[in-house]
Amino acid sequence: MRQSHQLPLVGLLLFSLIPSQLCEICEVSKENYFRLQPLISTMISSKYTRGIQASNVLLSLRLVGIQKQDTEQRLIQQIEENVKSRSSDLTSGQVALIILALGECQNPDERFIYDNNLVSQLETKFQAEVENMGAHNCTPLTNYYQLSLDVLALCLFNGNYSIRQVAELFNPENKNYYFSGQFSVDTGAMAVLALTCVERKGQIETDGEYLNHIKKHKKSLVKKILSEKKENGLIGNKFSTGEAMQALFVSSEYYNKNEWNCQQTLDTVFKEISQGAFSIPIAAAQILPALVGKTYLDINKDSPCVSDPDFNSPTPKPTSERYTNSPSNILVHYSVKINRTYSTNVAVLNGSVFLNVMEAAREKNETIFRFTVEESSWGPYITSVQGLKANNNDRTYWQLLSEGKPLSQGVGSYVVHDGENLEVRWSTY
Ligand code: B12
Ligand SMILES: *[C@@H]1O[C@H](CO)[C@@H](O)[C@H](O)[C@H]1NC(C)=O
Ligand SMILES: *[C@@H]1O[C@H](CO)[C@@H](O)[C@H](O)[C@H]1NC(C)=O
Ligand SMILES: *[C@@H]1O[C@H](CO)[C@@H](O)[C@H](O)[C@H]1NC(C)=O
Ligand SMILES: *[C@@H]1O[C@H](CO)[C@@H](O)[C@H](O)[C@H]1NC(C)=O
Repeated sequence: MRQSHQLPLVGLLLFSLIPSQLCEICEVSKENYFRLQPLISTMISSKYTRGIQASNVLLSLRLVGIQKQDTEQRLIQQIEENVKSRSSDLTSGQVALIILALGECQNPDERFIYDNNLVSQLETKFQAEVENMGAHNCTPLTNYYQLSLDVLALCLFNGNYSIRQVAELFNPENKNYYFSGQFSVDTGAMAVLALTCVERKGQIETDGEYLNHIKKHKKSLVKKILSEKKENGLIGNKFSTGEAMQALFVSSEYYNKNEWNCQQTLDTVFKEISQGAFSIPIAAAQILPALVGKTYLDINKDSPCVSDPDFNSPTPKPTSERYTNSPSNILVHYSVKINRTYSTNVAVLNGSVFLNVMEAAREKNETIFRFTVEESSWGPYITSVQGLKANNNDRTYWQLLSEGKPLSQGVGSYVVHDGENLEVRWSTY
């Protein structure tokens, strides 16, 4: 059931015209490219100790046409080392991102994908996700954001998948689109991109029935995404907006012009950029493509890599540290909530992040406030507190809150304030 993608020439021509006709894209004008500079600086001046972060960044740079030899080489090296040292530990979505990043446009490193059989590894890992759903009450090994990345990469890189299975899995009512009852815009957006790829490659004669299901799913997902649009134009939150924009770009036939003011979204994102909102590389990498009108469906292994001269002129200045000299201490309240609540007050330096608070509390009482973290593409992720470990099959995790409200940043990024009430809560999603 390999997906055939040999359309006649005329079909190919039409195929390449359709997207540009249907898509309602409000990209930034060239004169305004300087407003993207903080994102680019963040992406190229970072150290990259983590392979997955590196694939996100490489993909984004290539997609928008930023060619920086030294940065690219560093990223590629990081990704390849990551594959070599822990290929069997990589999750399905991590493998998918690596394929997308190394395989975007014709470049010498795409060989690495084929030398290491990454596409067939991905097929296997994708099926393992689906098998886990069978065994654990419809919960995949990872999550639907990653299953969407998997389908997208398999679709773009001629991997094997079944349209019928995709049509079944990506039903919008599936619980995996939701975390604690809240629709995940990131997840829905990635699913729309994956479904669009599958839809464009499908053949009416053989897949007609499933293609209709997929269209319906897309329509409903687009509706859910739009219903998460905020007054200021952000969709979900600032970190999901870029991928939501991509999803809307490729599905303009599913909503009316008056349902989304793209320019307003763009303006709000620029404001956020100027306030330093996307200060970690992966956040910058995920927002950037949409701002220049690109989507992950523009990833094309067969077209030459391009360099956009408008991006590759000025040398970026290093990102300034915002909290360098803040010698004074601040006092915060910190609790761990499981079935009961364990609390303490700790003093930390002004400018500290959530993680510093947890460390200070642990100094006070190791038994109650001990915890473990794992490095991930978004920074340190809390995996256990008091020895109690988060578990994907049970959908449990350690939720971060301030004043009882969930935070939209992790412990490594969220800067705490004097007098604040912080909490880590044992939760299910
Ligand atoms: C799935 C998911 C989750 C799942 C993760 C478990 C699972 N079943 O996979 C759950 C629901 C538990 C979760 C929790 C949180 N998440 Co989350 N999550 C995602 C999502 C949708 C996909 C991640 C993914 O698989 N990426 C692809 C793979 C290939 O990359 P990866 O690095 O290997 O993925 C791992 C990490 O991303 C990690 N992870 C997931 N969320 C977060 C958040 C932070 C801060 C860190 C450090 C790691 C992390 O879990 C992934 C699977 O192991 C992203 C959306 C996005 N745009 O990335 C949001 C996202 C990364 N999460 C986010 C947030 C804020 C959180 C929480 C801090 C929310 C909270 N208030 O508690 C917590 C993490 C708390 C902690 N313990 O440290 C934000 C991060 C924004 C930022 N600037 O830091 C994102 C971007 C969503 C958003 N738009 O706001 N998340
Ligand atoms: C492709 O996948 C389908 C269903 O997922 C499976 O039945 C088929 O055997 C696979 N073919 C190959 C060549 O792997
Ligand atoms: C919390 O309390 C409930 C009911 O008493 C119990 O079943 C559960 O195991 C407890 N959870 C934890 C993590 O201690
Ligand atoms: C902490 O630092 C910020 C800016 O660096 C400053 O505005 C604030 O007043 C400081 N707070 C305390 C309690 O020192
Ligand atoms: C830590 O807290 C536990 C439970 O409240 C207590 O029994 C223990 O003595 C405390 N340890 C320290 C070092 O304070």
